[in-house]
Amino acid sequence: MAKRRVVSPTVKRKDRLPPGQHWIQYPLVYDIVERVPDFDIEKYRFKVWGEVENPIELTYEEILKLPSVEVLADFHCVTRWSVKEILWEGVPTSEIVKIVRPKPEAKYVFVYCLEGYTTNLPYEYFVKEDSLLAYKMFGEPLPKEHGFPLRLVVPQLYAWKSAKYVWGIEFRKEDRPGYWEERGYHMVGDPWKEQRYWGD
Ligand SMILES: Nc1nc2c(c(=O)[nH]1)N[C@H]1C(S)=C(S)[C@@H](COP(=O)(O)O)O[C@H]1N2
Ligand SMILES: [Mo]
Repeated sequence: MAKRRVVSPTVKRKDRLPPGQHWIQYPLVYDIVERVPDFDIEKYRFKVWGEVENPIELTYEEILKLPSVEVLADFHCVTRWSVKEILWEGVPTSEIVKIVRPKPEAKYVFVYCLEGYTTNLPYEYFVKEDSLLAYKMFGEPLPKEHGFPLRLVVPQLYAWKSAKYVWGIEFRKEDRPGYWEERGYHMVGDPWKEQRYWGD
């Protein structure tokens, strides 16, 4: 069966390059730690909880069996580089939402990563048509430095919201700042609104 493919609105916009950005060839690897620890994929569990009807806990194998999508999207880092047309593959966030059934109070999403990184975003960006939990990049298993085993990709926000090494997603009533947000980065982070720092 042909894979379902979504072309992200980030690729189709007339103002495709957001203000203050320039194109580069390939995403630069950015991590808050010097060396990302090795993860035992057998012990890995992906968890979703908070303001949901049906919290879940899945193994990596179970994630690979969920309905999948390919997403072609641009990628915009707040440090002003942008990359065209990255091909991701994974579970659309709409599928996660279908399974866990968030309550109406779920207005924000908080994301937990294996090495301790966190980030937050509004629910409405989490469920955009091009947002996904990616386990492949350009048709290959997600390279370790780009987020193996699982990465939240939210092309319509700056790249720091596209958390690598994700193990947990919490749906919340109230917003809460993640790692960079605690250090002044924007609580939303829309590149076309140049929401780089809180107050922009
Ligand atoms: N877990 C985790 N995810 C992360 C980061 C991080 O330090 N840890 N850095 C973010 C930032 S600032 C950017 S620009 C992108 C970079 O993605 P890349 O390393 O795949 O190029 O990852 C984002 N996701
Ligand atoms: Mo970044």
